[in-house]
Amino acid sequence: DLNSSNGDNSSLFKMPTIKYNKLFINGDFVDSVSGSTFETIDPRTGDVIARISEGAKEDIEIAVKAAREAFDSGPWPRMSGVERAKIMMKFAELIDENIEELATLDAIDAGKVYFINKAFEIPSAANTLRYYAGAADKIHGEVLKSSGQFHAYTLMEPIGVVGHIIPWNAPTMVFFTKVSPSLAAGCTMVLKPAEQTPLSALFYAHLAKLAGIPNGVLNVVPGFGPTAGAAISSHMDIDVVSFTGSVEVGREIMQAAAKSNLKHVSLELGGKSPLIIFDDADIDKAVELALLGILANKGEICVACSRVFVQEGIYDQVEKKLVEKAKAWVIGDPFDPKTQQGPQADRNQFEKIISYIEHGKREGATLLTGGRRVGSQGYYIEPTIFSNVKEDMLIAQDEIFGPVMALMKFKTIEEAIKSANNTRYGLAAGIVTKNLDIANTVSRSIRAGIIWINSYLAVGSDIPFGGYKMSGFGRDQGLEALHKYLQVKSIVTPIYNSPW
Ligand code: TXE
Repeated sequence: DLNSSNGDNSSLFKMPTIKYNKLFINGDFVDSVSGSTFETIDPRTGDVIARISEGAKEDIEIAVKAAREAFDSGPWPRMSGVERAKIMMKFAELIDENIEELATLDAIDAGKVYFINKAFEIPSAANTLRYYAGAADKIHGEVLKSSGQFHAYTLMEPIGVVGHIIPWNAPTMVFFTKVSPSLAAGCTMVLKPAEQTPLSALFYAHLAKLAGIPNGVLNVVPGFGPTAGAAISSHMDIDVVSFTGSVEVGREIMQAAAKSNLKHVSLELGGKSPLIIFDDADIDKAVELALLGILANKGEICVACSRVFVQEGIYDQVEKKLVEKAKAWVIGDPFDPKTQQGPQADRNQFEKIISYIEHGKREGATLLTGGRRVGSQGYYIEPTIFSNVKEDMLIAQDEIFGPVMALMKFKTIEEAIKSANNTRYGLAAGIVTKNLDIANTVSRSIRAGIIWINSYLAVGSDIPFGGYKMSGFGRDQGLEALHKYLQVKSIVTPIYNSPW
């Protein structure tokens, strides 16, 4: 029971005043054309936090026009990189100054643990802005031919108007992994936050304006996927759509892009990432990484280690410790300093996870711990571990996106590699071993976009992040991400009377 384990939660936070609840288009907060609004819900209680203007096709139309004008004739793409960088640095500073309010918004809207968000996710989002600010004046092409009959060189030009469609699990982090490189590149953009979590995105729009980002460069239009989202992916005047979310919607976005103007597409979709623990591992460290990997952000992380493979020599010890620690994991109100895990982001996600847990039991896996709702209100779920999981079970194949681990035993390195790759996804993987040969061999044999050796969830602005296989394509983070928002122009000119 939540209240008995954590005391009286009602004293732990004050509901903030929601200052920004309208669409942000061309530098102003405006009502939607239809005047419709939708509710954003507090996952701790299921109560309504605020009503938000609901953007739809006609609002996306207006936002894209503003972004197009800002791109075609506004200052942003024409400024020097240093000038853009100064404004981005200011934007980052404003995030730091407002960090408490921002962490509060993500806690009530997405169920994110307040202190963790404040200490890690939000500061690292500000640093992502700073990282790309540092890159803004280092975007350049190459000289290809400087002798002979022709001189040739390339320009790296901003691609144009970007559509960003983002999810609810990391509203701040994903906002900045998308927005920062596209700002640095000199693009203008329309961003649709997830309908579950519009609050911090609107606050960031306000901060962008304060920082001096010109009108029309960053437009934020909350709304639903099939209306506002689809209007972005099928728009004739958006040059690239950058999406993070489900495989199903990723498919729809590619189809819409193909059927409209063949806009570029980048997709960061889900995962079913393996963590492989070898016999020689430091057991305590391995257990710690495994729990962090599946329970951080209540398992709503695309790189969560939802499949944990343990070598037979240490399997029993690892299983015992995992269960002990999972039982002691503190679930509670996101504002309680003791809390390690808050509520799932919304009712749909809560129901999806519970139904996978039920399915796992019916499929014949052994429920070692967890499996139930916590408390009687809100969307809290116990850390859940299944053993005796067969690789073809649904709980070993589908992304659950919750605090649910499938634990499996293996004998040889070859078997571990084969099992780890037995998934349609390929976002991340972890390896725990002290043996360099194993680490080197396995990291090269797993088809995934990021491999963590003796670590897990270690991400950074400079580390490219994205998927193999059905986890999508294109990279967020790193200098790599800039290329999504740039295009190469080759310029060729004859050289007359060359002395060379
Ligand atoms: O995602 P959706 P949902 C996975 C995770 C989760 C599942 C479903 O397994 O349980 O997806 O979550 C917008 N055209 N991930 O249903 O629908 C939508 O409004 C254009 C993994 O919430 O993909 C939101 O802004 N846009 C993941 C965004 O897409 C559309 C993060 C994501 O929502 C649209 C989230 C449409 N037709 C979920 N339909 C990750 N990779 O980290 C919806 N959207």
